[in-house]
Amino acid sequence: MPPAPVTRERLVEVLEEIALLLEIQGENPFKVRAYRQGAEIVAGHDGDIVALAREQKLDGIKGLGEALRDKLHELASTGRLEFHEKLRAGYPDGFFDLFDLEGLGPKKIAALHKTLGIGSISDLKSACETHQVAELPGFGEKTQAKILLAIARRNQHAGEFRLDDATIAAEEILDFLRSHPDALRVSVAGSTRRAKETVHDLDFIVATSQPAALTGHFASAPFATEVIAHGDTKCSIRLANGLQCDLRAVSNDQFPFALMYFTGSKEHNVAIRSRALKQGWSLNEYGFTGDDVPTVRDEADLYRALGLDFVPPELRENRGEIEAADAGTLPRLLEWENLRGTFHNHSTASDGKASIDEMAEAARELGLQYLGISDHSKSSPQANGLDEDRLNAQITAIADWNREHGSPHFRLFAGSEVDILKDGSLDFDDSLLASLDFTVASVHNAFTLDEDAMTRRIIRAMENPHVTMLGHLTGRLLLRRDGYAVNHEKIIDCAAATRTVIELNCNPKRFDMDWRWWHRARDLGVLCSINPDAHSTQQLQFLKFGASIARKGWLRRQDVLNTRSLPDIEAWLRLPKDKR
Ligand code: DGT
Ligand code: CA
Ligand code: CA
Ligand code: ZN
Repeated sequence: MPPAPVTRERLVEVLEEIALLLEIQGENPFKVRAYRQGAEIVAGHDGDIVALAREQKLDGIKGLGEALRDKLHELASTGRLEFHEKLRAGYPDGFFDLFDLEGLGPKKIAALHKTLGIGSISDLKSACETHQVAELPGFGEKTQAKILLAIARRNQHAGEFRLDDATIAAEEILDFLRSHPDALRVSVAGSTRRAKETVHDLDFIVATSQPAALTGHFASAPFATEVIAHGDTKCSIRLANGLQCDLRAVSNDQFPFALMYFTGSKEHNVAIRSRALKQGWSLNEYGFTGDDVPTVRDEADLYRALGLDFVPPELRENRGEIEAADAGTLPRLLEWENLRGTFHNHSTASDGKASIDEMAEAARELGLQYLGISDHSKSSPQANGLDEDRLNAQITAIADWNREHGSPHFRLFAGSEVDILKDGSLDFDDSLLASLDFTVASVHNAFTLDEDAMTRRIIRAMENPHVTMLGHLTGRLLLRRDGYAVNHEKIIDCAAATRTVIELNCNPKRFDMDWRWWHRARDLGVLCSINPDAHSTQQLQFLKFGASIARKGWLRRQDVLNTRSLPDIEAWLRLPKDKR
C-alpha cells in the first residue's frame, strides 16, 4: 500500500509525538523544545509547508534547524520518518491518548509504561482499579483517584471536539468541496456554524445538480480515513482525529431550507416549524409545502417569509432570538473586524513563547492598535510568575519599547495577570498595581473552595480599584476540567457595581466566561474584553473565535471594550474605575 499523502497535520503530529517520546525518555529539554517549537512553526506557516518540505526548501524558515528540516523532508517526500518509527517502536497506538489525561505528565507516563507496561488508557484504568498504580513510588492513593477521575471525564466527553479543531477541519473540507466543478453553493452547518464551544460532528450542505458526483467526491477525499455511509445524496466520513463529517447534497432550490434545517439548533428548528404551521405551511429540510408558498433563494428569504429578520447562526438556540427577530429587536452583533486591540497576553517573561517585541510585531501585523502584556505573578511559580522587581523591570521595558517603536497607531500596555489569592487579596500591593496600565485578576490555585467562598474571594478582588478586569471566570478547560464552583449572578452584579470588566477568554480551551451569561452581563452594563490569553504570536488569532463566541452571547460592538480605538482606550484607562 502506498503511504497516505502527507498533510500539514501529519507533519505536526509526528513532530509532537517525537517531542513527547524524547521527553518520556528523559532526553535533553532543549532537544524536546526544538521539536515542539518545530511543530508550532509548521502548524502556523503561511505557505505550502508540505511542498516546501518535500522539495527541501525549508531553509529560510526561522526556528527550524537543520536536523528538523531534514526530518521534515524525509517525512514529506517518503511518507515515513525512520527516526520517528524507531522511537515509536514498542509503544502501541493508544499510547499517545495518555497525554490527553488532565494531570498526567511525561514523567508519570514514562514510569507507568516502564513499571507496569501501560500502553493505553484502558490499561491504565485496569491498573488503577486493581490498585497497582497507588503502590508505585511517587504515585499513591490520591494520584490514583485523580487519574481515575481524569479517565472518567475523558470518557464522558468521548466524541466531542473543540470549536477550533472543528473550524480548522471545516475550512479545509469547504475548500475541497468548492473545488468540485458541480458545486454551486457550499456551507458548513450544524453546531460549528452556530459557534458552539464543542461539537460532536461536522455537517456540510452542498447545492448541486449532480448530487452523486459530490458524494463520490467527498467519499474519496484525501482526508477521509473511513467512509461510514455513502449514498447518492448523503455521505458520512471520518477524519484521522475521529471527527465524523456528514455531507448532504441538495438542489439549488432546496439549499436554503437544508442549510437552515441542518444548522439547527433542533430547538430553533422546532420553533420555526411551528411558526410556519401557523402561516399554513409545513416546513422541512427541502422546502415549504402548502398554498401560495413564497419563493426562497437564501436563508434571509426564508426568515422573511415567516415575518422574521434574519437570525445570525450563532443566535439560533431558541433563547429569545425568534421573539427578537419577530419584534425587529435583534442586536447588531459584533464583527471580528471591530476589534482594535487586546489585553491579557503573555511573553517569555512568564510562560509565553514569544518576546514582547515579537508579540507586538504580530499584533501590529494583525492590524491591532494596542496590545496588553500581562504576565503571571509570583504566586504562579509553575508559570514563572514575575515578582515585584521583575514586573517593575518589565514596566520600564514596555515604556522603552513604546518610546522607541510606539506611534499614534500602535502601543503596548503594561499589565499583569495578577493571582487572586485564596482570601481574595492580590499578589501585588496597590501601589505597584497603580503603576500598571491595566490589571487582569485571575484564580490559579485553591480551586476546591466551596461556591460561597470562591464567589467572595473573586468579589473581593473585583472590589480593588486597580483591578481592570476579571480573567477566565471559572477556570474551566473544555473537555478536560470543569470550572470551579462560582456564582455567576453575583459576580456579574459585582462587575456592574464595581465597573470591573469581565474577560471573554477566547483561548478555545476556555471560552470563559461562558456565552450563556453574556446577555445578562450586557444588560447590566458590564463591559466584555475579548482576550486571547496568547502564549505565542499565533495565539493572537484566537481573537476570531472570541468574536464568534461574543456574537453567540448577543454582544454588540459597544459591549466590548477592545473595539475602542487607541485614543479612546487611553482615555478610558486614565479614568478612575468608578467613573468608567
Ligand atoms: P452536534 O451534536 O455538535 O453535532 O450538534 P448539531 O446541532 O450539529 O447536531 P446534529 O449534527 O445532530 O444535527 C444537525 C442539525 O440538524 C441540528 O442542529 C438540527 C437538525 N436536526 C437534527 N436532528 C433533528 C431533529 O430530530 N429534529 C429537528 N427539528 N432538527 C434536527
Ligand atoms: Ca453536527
Ligand atoms: Ca450531523
Ligand atoms: Zn490565567
